[in-house]
Amino acid sequence: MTRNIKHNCAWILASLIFSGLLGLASISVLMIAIPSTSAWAGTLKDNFDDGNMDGWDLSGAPRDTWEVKDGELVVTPRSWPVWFLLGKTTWKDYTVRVRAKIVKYQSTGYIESAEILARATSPLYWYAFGFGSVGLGTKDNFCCPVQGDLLVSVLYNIFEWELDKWYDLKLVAEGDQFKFYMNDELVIDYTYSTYPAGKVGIGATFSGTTAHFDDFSVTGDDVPDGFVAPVEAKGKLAISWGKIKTIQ
Ligand SMILES: [Ca+2]
Ligand SMILES: [Ca+2]
Repeated sequence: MTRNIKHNCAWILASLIFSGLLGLASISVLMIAIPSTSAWAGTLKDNFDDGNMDGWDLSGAPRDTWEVKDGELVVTPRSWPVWFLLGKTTWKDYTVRVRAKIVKYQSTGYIESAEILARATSPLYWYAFGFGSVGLGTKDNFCCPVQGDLLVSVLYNIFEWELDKWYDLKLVAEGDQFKFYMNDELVIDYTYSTYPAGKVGIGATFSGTTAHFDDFSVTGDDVPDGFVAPVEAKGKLAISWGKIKTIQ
């Protein structure tokens, strides 16, 4: 009898501990799950003040075409587009901001530009929104879906931008709708469905341009909050955070 009671007590105690652990476990799981599955918007930023481009996809940026100087990204393409990508190919709707100025410009017959890139799936498959020239001898702002070597449906406005002057570029991508702003003025309203999702980025073209960029940010669902940093460092941070929560 005594033995049974002891057993029962032990079982009850074990049940309590077990259910308690379950409770803790579910709380832990909940605490971990909320940030990773949430749909609320985060903002990822880079002000280039740390002097490097760690964390960016630099596969389209040959080392002799760019430098980070005085807290700005300086890009001088050499007869080919230069691009810097960020994020995931699954990202859909977001707002991308960057300040840009062109400090050297020569009309070449090609698109000469400083650009925001959006919905990038693979190299040179994305939308470009920028200013400079579309290659017709005028100064313009423009957008175009880039399909490899092919630029289709280029939409542009003649725009007398000034050398050495900063412009606030902003792109709002929502479904097939794209709104491109310069200094908070809507300059291009575009509907296109070629690329439904993709990474974001900064680009410059082609051979007669030097462009500066600063204060990049992307805000959107699934975008993490924070500053652009090496992928490895972010991974370590996430693991140690997970361990701390599990132990508690
Ligand atoms: Ca950096
Ligand atoms: Ca800066």
